[in-house]
Amino acid sequence: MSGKLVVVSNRIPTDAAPSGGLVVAVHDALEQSGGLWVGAHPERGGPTDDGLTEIARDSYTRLAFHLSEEEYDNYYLGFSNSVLWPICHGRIDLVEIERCHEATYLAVNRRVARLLAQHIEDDDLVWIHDYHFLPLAQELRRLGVRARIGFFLHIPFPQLSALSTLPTPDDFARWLAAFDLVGLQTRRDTARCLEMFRADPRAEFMPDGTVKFHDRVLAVRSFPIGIEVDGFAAAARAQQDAADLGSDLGDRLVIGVDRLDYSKGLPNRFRAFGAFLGARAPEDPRASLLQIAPPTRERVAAYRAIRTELEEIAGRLNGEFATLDWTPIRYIHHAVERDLLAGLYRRSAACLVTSLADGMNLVAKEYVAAQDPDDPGVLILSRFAGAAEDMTDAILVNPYDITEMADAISTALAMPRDERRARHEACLAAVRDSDVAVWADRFVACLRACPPTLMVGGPGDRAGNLLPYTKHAEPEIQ
Ligand code: GDG
Repeated sequence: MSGKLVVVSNRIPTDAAPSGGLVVAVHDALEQSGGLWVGAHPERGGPTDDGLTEIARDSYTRLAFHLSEEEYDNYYLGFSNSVLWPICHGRIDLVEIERCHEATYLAVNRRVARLLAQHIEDDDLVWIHDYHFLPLAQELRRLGVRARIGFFLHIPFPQLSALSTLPTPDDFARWLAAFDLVGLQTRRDTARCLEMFRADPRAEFMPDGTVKFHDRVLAVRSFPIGIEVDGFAAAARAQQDAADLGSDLGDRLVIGVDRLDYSKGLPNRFRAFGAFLGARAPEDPRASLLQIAPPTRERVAAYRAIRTELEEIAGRLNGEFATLDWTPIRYIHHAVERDLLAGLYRRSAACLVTSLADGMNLVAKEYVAAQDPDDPGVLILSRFAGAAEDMTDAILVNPYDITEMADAISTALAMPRDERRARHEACLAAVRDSDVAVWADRFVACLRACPPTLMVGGPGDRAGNLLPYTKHAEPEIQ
């Protein structure tokens, strides 16, 4: 099949009806257009070089590559999540540089390119997701792939100074330049990416705003990701009607939902809730914080450290403020089912999103979509989350300022209904503008509009030989 959409992401759903924002969007886009979805097999240790394994076929096909245990450690936990993730989230103090991690990262990308190239026709659209695959387009070009290739970075674009922490800092711009379209979450990320190219003597800006890098031209644009708004709102309504969400949660429930990641600002959030509790008069109604924080990447030291820190703070605050019939902080260190989560959002008077750095933050959007528009709760949102760029009617906070966050909790819980409704209406409009289907359509349309890559040096050699490539900003050849 030619002219199809080919999506590559680290995770790939294995069930017939996938759930979760990105997964639903990609699934819907592929159902419309047909095509392929390629990702890492959920089980490690299968054959790594035998081609891609088909894991589902319906209106489109899902194919998986296997990672060995060593590749998972070095490529996924190592270079992806102990170098690229901290660099992009401004935590260069947590970067762990190991030569073998970088080598495996490059080798996995080379192998995925080789497996993928056999499935790509010239008029396909290839959409690659996230920091696990930064060098993938470069490897595909080396194999002679001429299709349009787009990249979407789900996490913040790194600050220029943080890029110097990479073992080979010059690679980053070169990797990106092999794509035709680089999509980022926010205008701030786009500005950072363009700043990187401006500082690079290999790059030149074209009159139409595209970037010429050596002999390639690429476009850089923001595509704020969203959620499936109507589906999420319906799930929240259904939970409110049907389920017993625990009457002892109290009326003044404040919710937080995050993978247990150091970028989410959880210790400061707990400290702010502690400051709020400390400032509370004895006659004030009680409020509780419900924090759902499923574990993630637990074999990386920084993730084990954040868990220990958080348990210590939660234990101390509960020891200080709890009474026989009230536990101020409920901390759940495992995932809860998605529909229940939607109902808990709707039940909560406020939601705390306190990221120190965050590409977008879908929890902020889910919370707003889940509210009863007639009597909505209040979103308290870090200025450092991408979501804050458009959700300006949330209570925006500096997650480094404990007092400001404690005050924001008081303000949210005391906010008059009219103000809550007005803020919610404005936030919901912003959430609807970035509905995940709109996001996917915009990206694919923009990628389709990119001029095609023209090869010099004859047709591509799919066996892995290096070919020179060039791209001219010329009108599309029909
Ligand atoms: C990356 C970027 C960007 C969490 N706990 C449970 C649960 N979740 C779900 C939430 C939400 C998702 O996980 C988390 O999404 P976020 O956007 O908040 O954060 P990351 O995982 O870091 O995602 C981020 C995103 O990619 C998309 O581009 O926004 O900036 O870092 O959907 O609901 N879901 C269930 N149970 C849980 O316990 N069912």
